[in-house]
Amino acid sequence: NQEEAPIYMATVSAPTNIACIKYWGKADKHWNTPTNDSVSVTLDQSDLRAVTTAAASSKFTQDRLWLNGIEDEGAPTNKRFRACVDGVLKLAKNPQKWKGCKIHVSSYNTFPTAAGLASSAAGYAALVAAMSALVDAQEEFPGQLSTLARQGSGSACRSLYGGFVAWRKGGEKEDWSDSLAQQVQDEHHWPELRALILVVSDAKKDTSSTAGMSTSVATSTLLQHRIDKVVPDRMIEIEKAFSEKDFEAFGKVTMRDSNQFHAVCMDTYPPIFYMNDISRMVVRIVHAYNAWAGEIRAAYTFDAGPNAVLYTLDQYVVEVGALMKHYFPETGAVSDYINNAEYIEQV
Ligand code: 2P0
Repeated sequence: NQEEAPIYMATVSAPTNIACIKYWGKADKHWNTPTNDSVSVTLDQSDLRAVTTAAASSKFTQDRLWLNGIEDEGAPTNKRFRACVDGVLKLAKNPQKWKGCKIHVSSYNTFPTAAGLASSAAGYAALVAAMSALVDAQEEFPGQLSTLARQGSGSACRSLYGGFVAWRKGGEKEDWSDSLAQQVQDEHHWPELRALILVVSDAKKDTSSTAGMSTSVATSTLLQHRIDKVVPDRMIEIEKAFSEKDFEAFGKVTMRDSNQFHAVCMDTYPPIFYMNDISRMVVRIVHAYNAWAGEIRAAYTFDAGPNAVLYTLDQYVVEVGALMKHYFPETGAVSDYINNAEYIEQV
């Protein structure tokens, strides 16, 4: 009796992550794999999260998705959604149990979508994690779930782990199963590290990451130089800095990589502008502040939007927050996030 068929459900939340070495450029569009390694801090304790419920039942007649309460009719046939949902179903502990079931997913973002605060990262990580919790997925190798999240959105693969997380670009295996996330240090390693988010604008960005990357790969000569000559050394340097809790080295590489990513955007033809006048003021203030301090106490980084993320240490978080409030009293909230909590918590 279909009326009495059970509905199975799981709810998880996943945090966003902010890259220190940026992912920009796809090597394989079908598998959604990158032209270079990247590494990010997962904002485990922040409320920049996606909260997602996945439900399965044989009484559902079709797969459905709701985003912030509004149904996305195209989702069931969307390649990204399918890769995550079908990919996790294949790893179910008891595949028989889900035969004949349809999937309903409801996801809420706790922050502005598409404003360059990595909403797709949290969203697809939460989708994979919710599906995984629902069907008790069993990885065949470490990081396999991250290869599914990666097919949802590249940066999402890094949100499946806490702490400092690298995305190894892979490419040795034909099916790109080696393009996956790897935890470099866990969320307990550097509790003094803090992230401040300066919301410059919550408007939707005008060039999507996918479209922007494609144009950059096709036109930017700086991007190829970055892939070949810059990122490999920076990955080694920043993983060492993070592991040794060397904020000076960590901050410097982070700022330089953000600057190079935006230089690649400028080198793209036609050029892409994600930073705005306020973003550039933040850069100048941070450099002036560090020069005054005689050391690097704050490091900025900008993704595909004008919002600033400032990394700093516990002992300077009040100072840095006050500095930003002083210069930008009208500009959104300066929110402070600690990143030393658990990875993907069940709610
Ligand atoms: C990153 N960004 O490493 C970089 C820095 C933006 C700038 O990952 O096409 O939304 O879904 O794989 O992951 C944004 O790209 O792109 C991004 P898709 P995604 O965080």
